Amino acid sequence: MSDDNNNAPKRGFATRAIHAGYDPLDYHGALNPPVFLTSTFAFDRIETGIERFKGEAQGYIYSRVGNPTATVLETRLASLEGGEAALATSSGMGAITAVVWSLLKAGDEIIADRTLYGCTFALFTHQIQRFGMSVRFVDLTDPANLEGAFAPNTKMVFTESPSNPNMRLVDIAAVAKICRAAGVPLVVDNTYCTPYLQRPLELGADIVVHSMTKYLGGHGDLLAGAVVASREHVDLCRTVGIKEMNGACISAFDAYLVLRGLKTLPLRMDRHCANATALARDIAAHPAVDQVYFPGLESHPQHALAKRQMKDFGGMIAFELKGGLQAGIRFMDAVELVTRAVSLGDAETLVQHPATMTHASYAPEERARHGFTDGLIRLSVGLEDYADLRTDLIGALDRAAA
Ligand code: 4LM
Repeated sequence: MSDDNNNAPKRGFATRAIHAGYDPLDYHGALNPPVFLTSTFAFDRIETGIERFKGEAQGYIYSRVGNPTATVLETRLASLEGGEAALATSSGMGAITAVVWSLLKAGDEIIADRTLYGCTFALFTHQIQRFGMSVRFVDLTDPANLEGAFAPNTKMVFTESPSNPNMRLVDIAAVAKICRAAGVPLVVDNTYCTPYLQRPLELGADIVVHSMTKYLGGHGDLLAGAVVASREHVDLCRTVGIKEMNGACISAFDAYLVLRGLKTLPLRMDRHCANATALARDIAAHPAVDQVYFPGLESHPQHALAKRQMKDFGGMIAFELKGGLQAGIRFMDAVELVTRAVSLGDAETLVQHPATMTHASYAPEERARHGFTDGLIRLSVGLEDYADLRTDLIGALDRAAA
């Protein structure tokens, strides 16, 4: 039942989300993968251990480097993203730093799109400099900006699409083509879309990173991340990025929880997308609202690209009220069903304020330069009944405007 037989016809996405990488008959018929709560693995004799350390024999050594429950998850993720291999990590930041530590050294430069999740921005802007690396921000919404932007020390291009929090889109195929010609790997953070909605590797990107804390886990009960890429890149992230540098390996229990979440990923994403599409229209039609940033709206400047690049428009909405920050604060205090919290991709609809929360690592002038305002509100649309969400959100907008 697992999808590992290369001669088998490739099964559909939903089937692979449930079955890839695991055959119950390998584990006493257990329908769900066992959770291998073990830090270390016994060698039948010392020679076996020596061979495993040299990479000359297959087999587990220590759970920082690999664990059978994590392996099931990694095989499933590689199948869903269309990658050769995957590495599961303890958080999204664990995945991003594993890529940085394994690909770059002192003197190297990252080219990054203008808007990134706050901690990725902080890592690139405030932290890697301490290790002699640097970042240059280029507006990748126009791929032409990347032509000729490479320096001899540019070793990685990094982007999200849609970007957190302001929903700018990057044409991954166009950017990947330019990166390939320059011989520089393109890393795409696919957290907002998941492989159900967008597969950057199939569009030409070299490495995909995820915060699996979000839609892939889907239930707000774990932190996890992933790197999906060629076997060579993944091996490097595992043996250098995780094993010798950040140590951000996933726990077997969290790997199990992500596997459980993945089984319903297509169902959940369809519902997130349907609720968000309907709510984006409702919010945009409200007289208190100034701007709505949602790729499914015809008013979004990259609506055509969204239709081409994404299977559907995702569950994230950002918007600004005419009354600016003060009205935004009144709105966020007025919601009753929606939860005031950071993170995203959960069953519960979450609302938060990027400038003071997820993106507080941007200085005020950086926020303006990187394309989002202090008044921006971010909504992660959940799985509740649309009518209840509409009543709560429109009611809160009415109260914020009063
Ligand atoms: C948030 N985001 O936005 P871990 N990549 C993207 C993300 O949105 C995040 C990470 C990586 C939020 C967290 C509080 C696009 C996180 C980092 O939190 O390390 O799993 O992922 O609300």
